[in-house]
Amino acid sequence: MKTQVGIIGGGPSGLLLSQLLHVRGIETVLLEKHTREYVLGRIRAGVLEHGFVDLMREANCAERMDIEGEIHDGFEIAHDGIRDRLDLKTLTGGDTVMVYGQTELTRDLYDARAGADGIVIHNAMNVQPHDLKSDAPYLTYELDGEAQRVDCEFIIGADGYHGVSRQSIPKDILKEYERVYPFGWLGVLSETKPVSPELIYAKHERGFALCSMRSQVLSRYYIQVPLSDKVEDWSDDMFWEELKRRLPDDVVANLVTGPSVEKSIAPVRSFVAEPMRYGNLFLAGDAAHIVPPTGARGLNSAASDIQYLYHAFVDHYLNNDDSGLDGYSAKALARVWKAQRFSWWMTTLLHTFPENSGYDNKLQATDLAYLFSSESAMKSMAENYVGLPY
Ligand code: RFL
Ligand code: PHB
Repeated sequence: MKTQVGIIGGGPSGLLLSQLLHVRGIETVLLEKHTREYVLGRIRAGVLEHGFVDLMREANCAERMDIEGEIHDGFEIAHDGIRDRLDLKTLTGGDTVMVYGQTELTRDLYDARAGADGIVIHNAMNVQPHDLKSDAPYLTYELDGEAQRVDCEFIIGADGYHGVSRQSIPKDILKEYERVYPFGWLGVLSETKPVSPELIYAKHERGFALCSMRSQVLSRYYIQVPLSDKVEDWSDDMFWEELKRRLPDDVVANLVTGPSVEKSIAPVRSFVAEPMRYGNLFLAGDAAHIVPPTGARGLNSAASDIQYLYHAFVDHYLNNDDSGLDGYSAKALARVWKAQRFSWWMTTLLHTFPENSGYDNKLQATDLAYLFSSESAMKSMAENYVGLPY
């Protein structure tokens, strides 16, 4: 098989790029190691920045999102028994976020690729990129035990944190930056009405909590747990009891609990790999960077990589201009690091750090008090949360 752009990974990054390039007449072949059902079974992000929403529209993939997604004008931070609100729309002069689950967005992208007869190959095993420094890179993989090959002009590594792409960049060229936090997020999905119309981030001495949602009948809640905890340690009842302890009384009064339909622990970690280009291999999304979920930046940072790559390939194929491809790594990383900074800051602001001194805790409380006493500080938080310009 032969294509223009070979894509490794059928998560949101790979699918969105494949669909956007298709709209502009550029061919892709996408290789995904798992089944579609497996990919759609992973419950992950829920908040999309407005730039991502625009990109889904540009990909002709926003019909269901525009009907079922919820526009959120703000969110709340609960602390010390009270709730403060960040009015995103007013503070940014009109920008908002969209609440629409990664699962639904990925389903829409799969449907769009299938509707356009796009080549998406599931169960592609042992995918390997080759000859990345040449003008004729290629991919090999196995399907049903048979060896296969795709000749490409470019290869995109959109295969997530554990993928093969990043590992194919020589060790002396790739530099990795990492911070691991001493806690994770225990998440529960339940078929219950959300406790509040907007997201509530909660700072509490017992640990951070978050009340989020996927729709008016599907809620997503998280609590900070020690890294050593296992999902099996937490019954549904224990989860709800602990969540209640971390929320203000008026919120608890409205909380509807129910059986969990999904429960998992996500590690909280920061990671960046540089550069994001090696020869004709371009990394995108979680393959190159991970953030703690606190600022809702993970999926949104993936989308910004795709936005840059999309325009770079359009310029390469349709305008004979390689400046976008040549500048991709530096441009993407500049925005990635800003998302890292914001995610680190919001994580530090709201979590309980076991090793913190009394002094550290005073500073943390003051950071929060300053935030809600200063219009400039709230504006800064809001502009980061809705997404910095591409
Ligand atoms: P993905 O979604 O990991 O997709 C990569 C795909 O590549 C496939 N793959 C391979 N295919 C072929 N050959 C190989 N060798 C392969 N190796 C891997 C995988 O099967 C997979 O389908 O990366 P992508 O597309 O870059 O998308 C990134 C987002 O998924 C990620 O940033 C967010 O989900 C992060 N994240 C969150 N982000 C937010 O913005 N808000 C959130 O609330 C939020 N919650 C989360 C999250 C990530 C979580 N993880 C990683 C466990 C919650 C969790 C639990
Ligand atoms: C979610 O709904 O899963 C979610 C929302 C906001 C975050 C993290 C996760 O910051």
